[in-house]
Amino acid sequence: MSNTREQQQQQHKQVEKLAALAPDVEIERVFTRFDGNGDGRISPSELAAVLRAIAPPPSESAGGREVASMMDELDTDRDGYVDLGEFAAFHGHGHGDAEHEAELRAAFDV
Ligand SMILES: [Ca+2]
Ligand SMILES: [Ca+2]
Repeated sequence: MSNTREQQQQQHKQVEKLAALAPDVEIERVFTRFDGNGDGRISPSELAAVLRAIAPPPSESAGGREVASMMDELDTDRDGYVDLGEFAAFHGHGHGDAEHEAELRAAFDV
């Protein structure tokens, strides 16, 4: 098996491309922080716990509204939980409400 320099460069490019396209390890790492009980999906209460840790809401009801609005944005298939795919999609696109996005990004860097 000869592995020419060109082939090696090709492989390098592939790896670089994959890393750029799918920073999955990073997303999974962050996802795991949110997924407190490790069942592979983020429940509203897990999201609430993370939000409280980042920026304590001024009141219970304000916190509840915040969580509901973020769930609304993240839970695109409306099953009541945020799975890794939904989480990654949000992370990748960064659409919608800039304020929520900023908060999420802050959470990512915790
Ligand atoms: Ca969970
Ligand atoms: Ca969902």
